[in-house]
Amino acid sequence: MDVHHVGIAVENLEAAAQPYFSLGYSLEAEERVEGQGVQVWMLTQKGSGTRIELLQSVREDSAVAKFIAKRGPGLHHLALATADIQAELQRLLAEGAPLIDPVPRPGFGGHLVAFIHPKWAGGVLLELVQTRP
Ligand code: CMX
Repeated sequence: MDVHHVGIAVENLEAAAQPYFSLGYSLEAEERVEGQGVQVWMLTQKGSGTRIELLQSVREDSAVAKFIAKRGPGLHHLALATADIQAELQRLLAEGAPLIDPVPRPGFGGHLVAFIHPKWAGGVLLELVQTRP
């Protein structure tokens, strides 16, 4: 699976984006993902498929707010692209993977997404992103 994006928990989108702007990234899209309680900036670099997703909490009880309260801002998750998220989740469920979202939910850009608990992948929160419509 290709890396779809890297998610970073931030306290302030504008301030957090500056180092990436300085390194050649620009703002591709902005969206409020209500179900996750976050405002998202997706940063990309011209000519490369690399995406960096900055996540600012807009709700006190959001996963990102809890993460920052406990660990401070920083790397939050690694997102991997799949063409068929349902099939992937069924396969992982059969393997006993600790799925946070056994049923995919809408994420940034209207993509279907599903998270897997960090205890499964050595402390890394994984997100599957379905890339086909
Ligand atoms: N990466 C790695 N570890 C993490 C983590 C993260 N992003 N978030 C929490 N943890 C750690 C906790 O610190 C805790 O560690 P310890 O056991 O050592 O204390 C451990 O995971 C287990 O935590 P938990 O008590 O099971 O659950 P939490 O209430 O801390 O929630 C998690 C953690 C991953 C289940 C929750 O954040 C979640 O459901 N995440 C999925 C949704 C999400 O992250 N949304 C934000 C992104 C939205 C987007 O990209 O659009």
